[in-house]
Amino acid sequence: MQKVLIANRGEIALRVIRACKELGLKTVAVHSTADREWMHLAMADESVCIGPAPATNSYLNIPAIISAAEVTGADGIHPGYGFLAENADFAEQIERSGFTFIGPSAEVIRLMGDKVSAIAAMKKTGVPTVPGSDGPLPEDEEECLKIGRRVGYPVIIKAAGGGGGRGMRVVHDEADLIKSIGMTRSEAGAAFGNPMVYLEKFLTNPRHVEVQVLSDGQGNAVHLGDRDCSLQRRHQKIIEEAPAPGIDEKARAEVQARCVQACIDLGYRGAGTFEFLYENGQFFFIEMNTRVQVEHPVSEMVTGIDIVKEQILVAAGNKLSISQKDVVIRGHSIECRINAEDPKTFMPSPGTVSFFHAPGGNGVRVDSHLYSGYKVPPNYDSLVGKLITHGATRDEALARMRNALDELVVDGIKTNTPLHRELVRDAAFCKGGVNIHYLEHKLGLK
Ligand code: MV4
Repeated sequence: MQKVLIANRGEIALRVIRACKELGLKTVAVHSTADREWMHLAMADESVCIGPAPATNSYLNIPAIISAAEVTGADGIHPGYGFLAENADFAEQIERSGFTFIGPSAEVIRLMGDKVSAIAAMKKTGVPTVPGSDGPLPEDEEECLKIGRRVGYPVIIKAAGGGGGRGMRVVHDEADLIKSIGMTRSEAGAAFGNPMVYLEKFLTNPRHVEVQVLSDGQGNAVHLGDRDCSLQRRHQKIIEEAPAPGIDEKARAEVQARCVQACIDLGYRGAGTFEFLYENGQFFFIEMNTRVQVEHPVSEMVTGIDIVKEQILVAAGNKLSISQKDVVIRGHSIECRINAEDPKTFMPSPGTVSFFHAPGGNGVRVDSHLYSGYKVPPNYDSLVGKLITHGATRDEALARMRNALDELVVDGIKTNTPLHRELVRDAAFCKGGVNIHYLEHKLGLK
């Protein structure tokens, strides 16, 4: 691989450009007309406009992206996260056109994209899953009622084509089961073109803990420990950290080993994340993400491993350069997602950043494409940067985050920085181990 096209925008495009440059690879940035003044286009060796502002016409436009790779002579394509990153057709068309998709095979993306087949694959390899229907719910109502009784209420109905919080419904009582299945089915058919649904025991107060893996598809895989992403609102993560605080060490070691084995069994190539619900000292698999994630830096900070560089190296056909004994978790890392939005109403706040000042100091990392004068377009998601701190202990990482948030200046637009300044001083969050409902409850009480 010699030249990488980055099929994304914003902070992750910059993150990938940096990794490519470290590896001595040439870079091609693609952009929509809304992103044409983006200063960071200058940081890539070349840039190509791929279409108008709406993402469907640009960052989701597969022929435009493949054409851009053709005209610039790029041989690798990095999808970042979001947009086409988990689109199996995109990966397939890239490979069919003779380019290298920096990610797993289209087959594995498709397997994990269907949550029913993903869960079946996990059960087969020994990754612990949530008790449930073990496959799609049948048409027969009596059979469904039987499954509900066996699993025990409350249960949750999820769409096979869903994920990330889309297409699911909690059922507290048998009387509501059949109606809820019907509603989830028809919504799923309309939203995902796939009416298949499955059922799981509904866990009432879990934490969201995920395991980061790297694998070369040649029989070598490692985990980079875990992250806690429980602090979220409407399925949007706000703060993430590594390692997840207060996890049972036996359960942790077991689940991490199972994830590594799963990568080997799947022939998984690239970076990946196994998402779990963690409750009462037990892990339950819910989904796998086949891309690099927004929160990958916290794992990089505690392991010293560059996940994006490794992703590129294994996509180029190299064997994994690290073995599990090289992975040592050192200290603690926290990430705050800085969004261009109102800190109270969460409404997007696009516009021109009149002044930007990035924090610094020991153990502080800023992943952002912001600069003074940057115009946040209204067309895309509101993430404008990530503040990441590292410390020898969780308390030190937190203290550094308090400083970093106090130093950060983003003038001209609203950001969620005031919310972060409050959260890093919140007693329960500072103690560690809050569950997935904590933030929504806290916001609701105010
Ligand atoms: C669940 C659950 C409770 N029990 N599954 C939401 C997003 C999708 N990844 C899965 N989700 C959930 N699945 C069972 N069996 C609760 C959630 C959930 C959640 C999970 C992770 C992070 C935030 C969440 C917020 C609400 C619900």
